[in-house]
Amino acid sequence: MQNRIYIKDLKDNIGNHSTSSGQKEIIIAGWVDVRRDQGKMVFFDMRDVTGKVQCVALPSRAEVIEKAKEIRSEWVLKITGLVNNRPEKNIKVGVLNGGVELEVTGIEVLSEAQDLPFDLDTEVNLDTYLDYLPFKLRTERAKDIFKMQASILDAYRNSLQQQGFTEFIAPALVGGDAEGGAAAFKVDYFNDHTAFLATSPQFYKQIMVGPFERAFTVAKIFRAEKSATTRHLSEATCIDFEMGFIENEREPMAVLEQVIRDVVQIVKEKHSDIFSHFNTTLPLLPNEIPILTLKEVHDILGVEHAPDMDPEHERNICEWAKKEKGSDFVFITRYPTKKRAFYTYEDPKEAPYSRGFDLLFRGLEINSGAQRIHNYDMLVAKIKERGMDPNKFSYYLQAFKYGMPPHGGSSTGLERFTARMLELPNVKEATSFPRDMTRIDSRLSE
Ligand code: AMO
Repeated sequence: MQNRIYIKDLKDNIGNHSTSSGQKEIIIAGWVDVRRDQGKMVFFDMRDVTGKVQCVALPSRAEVIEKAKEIRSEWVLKITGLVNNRPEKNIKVGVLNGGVELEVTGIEVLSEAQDLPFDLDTEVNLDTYLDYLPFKLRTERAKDIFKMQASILDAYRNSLQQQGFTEFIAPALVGGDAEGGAAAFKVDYFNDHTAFLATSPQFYKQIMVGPFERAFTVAKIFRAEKSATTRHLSEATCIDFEMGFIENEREPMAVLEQVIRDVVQIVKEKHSDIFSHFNTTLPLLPNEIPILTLKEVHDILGVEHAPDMDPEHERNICEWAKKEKGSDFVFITRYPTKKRAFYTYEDPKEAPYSRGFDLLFRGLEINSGAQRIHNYDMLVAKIKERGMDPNKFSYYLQAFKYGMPPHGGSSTGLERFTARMLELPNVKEATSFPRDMTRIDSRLSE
């Protein structure tokens, strides 16, 4: 739109463009937030991507006031007006445009809105929120969440690029399940073939160690697990990296730790306002993220040794790390090999524990990684040991057949990372269009 000014820039246009014929008109465009009629005047707030401003229609402009009386919340308008200082007593300190208002000289309706189900800012339960997501995504809260997510993703990417990783695109349609255990969605493929939606870009990132040594991808993963929890999605976004020539899992852990540092630094610089809107703080990140073995976790929590952690243990060990180590992040290592994916490396001296690791953040696992098996024969043997058919993995195995260095990597769930950054109770709020067992946009009928 020609000559449109963003609402955040209005304060730079206060009466200072006066010409001999008077002030210069400016143009804004956006949505009507709320309308308030006061005596013969009509006040309404206009909202665009940059902020809000109060507009005032004066009775002296007959055409304007008639139109202003028609408009409703969420109508889309193009407004011409004059930017005025507010009267002293009406100034709102510390609020965008708290000191100015727009005297409306013209209203063009670009689009009308039907009656709203509820006001935009009405608090509703999660299901109703998701039912009305195309509307509710316009709230400040949702915009904050996805601004934060965009910054996390950008900072994550930049950090990996800085650390020498090359980005590639992983496929979403695959021939089988890369995790050899995670439930996969089936897809009807050509000529009566069955394909699957990728549960992980795992095989492809490992193959990419061949050409690039250090590779990463931002991938959609699809999981058909029947899990209706606050941390499971059927479709999630993962940032996966893989690196060659490592000696052990500590090297990918160090890369990940650097990524976390870079992400926290960026959100600190860009989003202190968002942290305060959500009543939370920047994550605590000491000089070194604490590393605990699974056994140590169970000892600290005073619970029985077990092959895995349950959600309550994840929350409790994070509380401990925060209190004792001043860290909102904690690495857990030395899970039993049999509990990890088949490609996870186990050093014979460390058996039966693997070189896999998880990263927990504010009570939740946000990342999983490992050193991998790089020897062809060992990998084939492992596939067989797990009761799977190596022929089904021949494409992936080609990379190993033709020489693969020791390597490892990890995968972070972007939605989980974002949710914990803002301490959102449900990962679905950190997903722009969440899919779960009962919903693909709309609720699925029973
Ligand atoms: P894993 O299965 O642990 O590991 O997945 C990695 C990370 O992805 C996120 N995630 C999910 N987020 C929301 N809903 C889900 N259903 C879901 N499933 C996974 C989590 C998790 O930590 N190939 C390995 C990674 C590796 O070893 O590099 C893997 O897929 O944040």
